[in-house]
Amino acid sequence: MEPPVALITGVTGQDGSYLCELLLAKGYIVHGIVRRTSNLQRLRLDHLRNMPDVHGKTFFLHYGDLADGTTLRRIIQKVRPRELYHLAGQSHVGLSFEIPESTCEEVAIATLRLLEICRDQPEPIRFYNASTSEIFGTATEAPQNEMSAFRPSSPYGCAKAFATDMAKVYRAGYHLFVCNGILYNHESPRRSENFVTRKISRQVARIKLGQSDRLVLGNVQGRRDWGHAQDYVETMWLMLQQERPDDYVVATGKTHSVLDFVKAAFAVTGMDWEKYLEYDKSIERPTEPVELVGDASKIRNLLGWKPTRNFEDLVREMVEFDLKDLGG
Ligand code: GDR
Repeated sequence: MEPPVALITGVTGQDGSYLCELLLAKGYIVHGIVRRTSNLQRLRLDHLRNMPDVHGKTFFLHYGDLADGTTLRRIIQKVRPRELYHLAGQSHVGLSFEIPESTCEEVAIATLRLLEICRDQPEPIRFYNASTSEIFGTATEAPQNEMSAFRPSSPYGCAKAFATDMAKVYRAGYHLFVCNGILYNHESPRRSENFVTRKISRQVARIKLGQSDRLVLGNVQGRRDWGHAQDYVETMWLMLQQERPDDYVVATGKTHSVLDFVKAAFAVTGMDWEKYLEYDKSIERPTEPVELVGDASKIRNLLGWKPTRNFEDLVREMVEFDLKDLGG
């Protein structure tokens, strides 16, 4: 039997790299789309690119851009994926207030572009759309589930709400196999420092190693439902293996504040957080969700998924990784 073929947009990111490993371990041929940049670093994929029996054998990279429909179409026609995991796009909520138009182009319109290309393919493609808890924004109910109203509170959230709705329209209207994974925050040592958890773990490690003496953050009262990215990418695959396409909330159901994360990270190193934490108003966002917490009963009950790591495990793993990484 031919191995299944998957195509991943956003393959160089945290989720893309974990998903790539998962699919390769399951025997897939994996193709990834990468943007051409002057910087050729693909740190999260280097280990795979350095494996001669993997790179160019079961794992391939293609240059493409979400704005370039002709190239996307050509790659999809050439690769003929059974499964397409659409993970790419500007994913920083705070930054989306600075660059709203390009965020909407990349997040909303590019998803529509891919759905249109898939609609034209002779063989059906199973499509995973990376949705997010940010579509619930200023939710009036907690926890949120698949039926909760969309109330986005950022340009990023608005663009994701559009993409999520569009995915539903293509599923209902054209019978495309499209799933929205409504994922809450998910972190790991592969997270970039633009996001608060990695900024904290890395800075705490620097302070411990004597390379810095403060941690400067914006609002630390916001609460998030934080899980581990490696647990979450498994749900992407699971959703596409079902008989029927559907939408699923993926969350732990527990929230912690940014300050809780700070305290837990300093605790790993035995340092007193109060000596180092500083506030910078300029990091605050114009508006933001106060508390987002997900009810993942559907995916737990129907697909049998559950997270394997808790908040404390996650914080410890990230800080210990950064201590090792920065300490040489
Ligand atoms: P979020 O993640 O916006 O929830 O989106 P992020 O880690 O950026 O922010 C979490 C909370 O921390 C506060 N905060 C700071 N955030 C950053 N990045 N940097 C800081 O210095 C800082 N100080 C305080 C924020 O205001 C916020 O309250 C993430 C992304 O991965 C999205 O792409 C994804 O869709 C959602 O999670 C689910």
